[in-house]
Amino acid sequence: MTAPTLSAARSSAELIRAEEPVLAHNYHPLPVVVARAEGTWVEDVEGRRYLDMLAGYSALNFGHRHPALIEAAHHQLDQLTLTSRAFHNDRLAGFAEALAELTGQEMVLPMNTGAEAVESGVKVARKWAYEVKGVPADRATIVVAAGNFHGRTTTIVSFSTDESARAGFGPFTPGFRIVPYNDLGALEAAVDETTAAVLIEPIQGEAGVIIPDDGYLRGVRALTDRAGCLFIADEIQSGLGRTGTTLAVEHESVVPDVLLLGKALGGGIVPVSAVVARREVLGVLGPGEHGSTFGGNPLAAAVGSAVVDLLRTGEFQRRAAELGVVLRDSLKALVGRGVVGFRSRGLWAGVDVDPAIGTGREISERLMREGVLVKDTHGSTIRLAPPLTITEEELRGALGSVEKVLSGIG
Ligand code: IF1
Repeated sequence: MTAPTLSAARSSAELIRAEEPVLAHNYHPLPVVVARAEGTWVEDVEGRRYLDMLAGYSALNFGHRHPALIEAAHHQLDQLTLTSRAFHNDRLAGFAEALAELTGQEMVLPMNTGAEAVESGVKVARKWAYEVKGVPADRATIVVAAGNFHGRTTTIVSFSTDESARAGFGPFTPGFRIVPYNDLGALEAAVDETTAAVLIEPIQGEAGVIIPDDGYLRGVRALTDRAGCLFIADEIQSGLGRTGTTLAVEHESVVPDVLLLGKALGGGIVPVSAVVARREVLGVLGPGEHGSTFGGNPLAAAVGSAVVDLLRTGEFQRRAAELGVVLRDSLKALVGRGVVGFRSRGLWAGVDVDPAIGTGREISERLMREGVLVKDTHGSTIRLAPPLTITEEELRGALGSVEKVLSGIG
């Protein structure tokens, strides 16, 4: 008998065991090992199929391997993949033009991950505060909301209120004020002449898909206008079609000063993020003051341009809005039957399950055995965020599985 080689096919169970000694334990994934995927479906090592109701936390808004995105990536792989920003590349101008046009803004700063977009937004806001607003050096503050999730860097966890994200990672970056979410009075009280920006998620994802009261985003807009500070909207998870509009702020017809985009911008293929803003704001950056080896690389720009092309059709926003009604109605019917409450907008829902039935984790494991992949957030909340390409039949099927699991049959 020969020793197994690395190339020998290994079962899901073997692969999960193999991770334990060599992979940092910063995640506790569901025990499913995905090997292939197409559209709304993923397939594990053993060939079992699952409906993907998480969609990579909205990085897969267009489904797995959308043909137009794969084609754009393939084409670009055969031309040029990376230049660094030391040179121009022939894909970047088109991407920036398309993204600025899609979002109604003027300038684009391309980065890679969501956290980098947030970090970049923080830097831009501070520089804007010193150079345009006239805040004294090193005094700029940024007001954020409790329950936020903006990423994992040391500065970003400095203003997290989630102890598991923060504990053990200090010392923290100063200059942030935390106020309750969805509370305009508290925001008003926290903003002063040192305030560079208010940074919020239009809908809080990690917190459990928390949708603020109608008028909150308009109130933030009015308040930041009055205070002469920037309104930065983190649309990394809420944006790019998820809620039934290109941006979640459109539900209140609000235009922030700075948009942070990521996740779906990379089409589920490569990490692509961006800070998008008016020229007056992003114009504060000069050569050498900020950058990234990979930001704006031609492969990312090609995929990002293809993503913008998909969004320009309006088809995905429409699907999210229409199927969002199916999602909401189905969840409404489950209230009192295993569901204690839920929040949804478009194809995005946070569902609070009766804790007597199980933790969010337990429900997620039971749904996995039913062939539906979801992710819990805190406690007994699960979040649903399928690819926007999901069919009504698939969505109803997934909700049928939720119903089955909650009724204890699963
Ligand atoms: C993890 C949550 C989702 C985000 C918003 C910035 C970022 C994220 C609004 C940073 C990232 C993540 C990252 C992932 C889990 C995940 C998540 F549960 F934590 F909240 F999606 F729901 N702004 N969200 O949601 O983007 O640097 O990751 O590209 O950290 O485990 P990133």
